[in-house]
Amino acid sequence: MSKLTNPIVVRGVGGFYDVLMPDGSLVRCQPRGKLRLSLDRILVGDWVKVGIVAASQGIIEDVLKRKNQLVRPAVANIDQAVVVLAFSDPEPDWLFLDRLLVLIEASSLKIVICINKRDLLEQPDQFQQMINVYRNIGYHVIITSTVDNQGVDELRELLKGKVSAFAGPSGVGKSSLLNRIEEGLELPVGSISRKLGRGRHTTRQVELIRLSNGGLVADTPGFSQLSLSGMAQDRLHAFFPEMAKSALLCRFSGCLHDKEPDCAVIQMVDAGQIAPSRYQNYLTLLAEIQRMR
Ligand SMILES: Nc1nc2c(ncn2[C@@H]2O[C@H](COP(=O)(O)OP(=O)(O)OP(=O)(O)O)[C@@H](O)[C@H]2O)c(=O)[nH]1
Ligand SMILES: [Mg+2]
Ligand SMILES: [Zn+2]
Repeated sequence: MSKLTNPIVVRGVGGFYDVLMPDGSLVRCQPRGKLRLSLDRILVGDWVKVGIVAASQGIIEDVLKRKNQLVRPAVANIDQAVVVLAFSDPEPDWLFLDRLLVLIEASSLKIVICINKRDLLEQPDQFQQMINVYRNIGYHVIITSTVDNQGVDELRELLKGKVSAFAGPSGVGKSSLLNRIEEGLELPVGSISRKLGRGRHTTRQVELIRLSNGGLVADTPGFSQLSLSGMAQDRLHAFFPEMAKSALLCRFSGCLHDKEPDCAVIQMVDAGQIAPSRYQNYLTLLAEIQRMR
């Protein structure tokens, strides 16, 4: 890790934290009492000040100011999020994808969309239209399989020298992909029989993993519930990149782009410049935010 300048929390272990030091060593740390009492808990990815008390043992004296933070997965100071879906088992849930994209956009992070299990795709062009929807918005979409290693080199390259976090539902293959990316990693992956026990999660906690190409990447537990609580309804459009520009052009100030016939966003939907699926999901999320108010 050439770019590592601060000690960084890589995992929490029952009240202790493993901290990766700038020299590449790991130190198991206890937080100072005042940190234990603070409401703002220590996150994986936090940059910390460490006092060494013994060989490989230390105290976290302080947590440095975060440059960003995600709630799900709970991780701090990342450069990019890799949103992972699967072509099958589980099938893609595009509303869930949009919900996740909105939350990550709200943190102004770079996003890569990875659709895994390409080998399970029955027809080669299945979902191609949806993939194009996201590529046309400008998202980098990569297609992978851990069975034949398609896309794995490309993904590894994208992680090089950056701090990334994988995010996505359980069972899509996040840990499997990391095992392919980094030889010898051997993260636990779900068994074939996981279908029997619905909602089981193989990865239990967030962990930052050091790659030999200098990247750091967080493997995270899958999740399927994601709330937009706290988001302002008139900000939602800003997190749909293809809407953000036309929303500025919209002549109705404070427009929610849901009913005014002259609305610039609705006109772009009608003209086919904004995908109907994305606009529908915008309306669904908008209604959800309004119900929470
Ligand atoms: N056919 C196929 N199966 C895959 C692929 N990638 C992963 N799997 C399988 O999918 C299952 C789940 O993989 P995991 O890597 O544990 O998924 P995960 O996203 O880490 O899941 P959580 O840790 O629960 O969030 C395992 O049985 C893997 O063997 C793939 O590209 N193709
Ligand atoms: Mg996992
Ligand atoms: Zn409008």
